[in-house]
Amino acid sequence: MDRRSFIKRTGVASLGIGLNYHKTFSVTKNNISNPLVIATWNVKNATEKAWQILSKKGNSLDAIEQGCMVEESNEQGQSVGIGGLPDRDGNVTLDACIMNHKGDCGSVVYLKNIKHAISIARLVMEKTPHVILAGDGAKKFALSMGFKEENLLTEKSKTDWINWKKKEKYKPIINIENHDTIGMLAIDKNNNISGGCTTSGLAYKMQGRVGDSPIIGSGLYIDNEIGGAVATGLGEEVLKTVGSFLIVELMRQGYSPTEACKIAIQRIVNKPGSNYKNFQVGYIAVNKNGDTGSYAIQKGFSMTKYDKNGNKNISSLFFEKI
Ligand code: SD4
Repeated sequence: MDRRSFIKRTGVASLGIGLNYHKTFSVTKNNISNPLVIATWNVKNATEKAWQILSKKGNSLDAIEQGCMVEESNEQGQSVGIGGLPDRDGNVTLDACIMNHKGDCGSVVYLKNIKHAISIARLVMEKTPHVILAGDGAKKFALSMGFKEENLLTEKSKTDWINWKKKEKYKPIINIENHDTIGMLAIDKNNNISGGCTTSGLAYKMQGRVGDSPIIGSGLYIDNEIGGAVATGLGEEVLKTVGSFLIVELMRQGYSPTEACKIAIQRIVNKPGSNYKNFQVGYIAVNKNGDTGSYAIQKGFSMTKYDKNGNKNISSLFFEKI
C-alpha cells in the first residue's frame, strides 16, 4: 500500500469508526446504592471481611484494604503476603496497588518483609506525593509508618523452593488451578468504586521481577464514572496488553463487564505466536450500574462476589470453550 492509499484507507476507516461509534456507557441504575464486592478466585473470607465494612455503610477503599489484608495474613495462600512463594533466590517480594474513586492510586513493588503490602500501597497514595515506591525505599517508608518487619518465607514455602531448586526448571508458566493472588473491586453505598490488588507474584521469578499487579492500568484500573477491572495470572501478558485499562475503556464504549473482559483476553490469545495454552490470565470487572463479569483464558478461574444476595463463588467463562 502506498502512502496515498494508506491515508485514503485510514481516512475512510476512521470516518467509519466515527459514524459507528454510537455505543457508550450509560448509567441506568442511578439508585443502585447496593454495595457489592467482587474478587479474583475463591476468597470468601476476604469478600466477607469487605462486606462487613460495606454493609455497615463503610467506604469501598476501607473494604478493599481490609479484604485484601485477609489473604495477605493467610499463611496457606502461596501467592500473596506471608507464605508467598519466593523468587529463585529465596526472597519473598510483594507487589500491590490500590485505587480510589477519585482516581488516586498508590503502589509498592518488590517490597520485602512487610506482609500488608496493600496497606503500604494505600499509604503511598495518601501520605506521599508519589504513586509507586519500590524495594528498599518502600520498606523504609513502611517502617516509618510503624509497620514491623517479619519473615514472610514460611517453612512450607521454603521446602517447596528447596525442592524446586533441585531441578531449577523455570518456565514462566502460571499455575492454573490454585491461586489466591487477590484482586478486588468494591462499590459502596455512595456508589463509589475502589479496587486493589496484592500478590507475591510469579513463583521462582528472577530476582527483581515486577508483575502487572502493582502497575496501574495493567493489574488494576478504576474510573468511578464507568467501573473497574482487575487481573490475575501471568503478569507479563497483562502488562503487554494493559489489560485493566483496556477493559474500563471497553465498558466506556458500552460493552458489558463480561464482554469487555473477553475482548481483553482475546487480545492476549490473538497475539502472533501466543502460547496461551500454557498459561492463565483472568479478569474480573464491575460497571457503575453494579453489573459484574469475568473472563479467563483457561478453565478453572472463578470470581467471588458478595452482595445483598450473599457470598458466592462463581465459575468464570473462559476462552477455550467458546
Ligand atoms: C503476577 N499477576 O505477578 C501476578 C500473579 C498472579 O495469580 O496474579 N497470580 O504476574
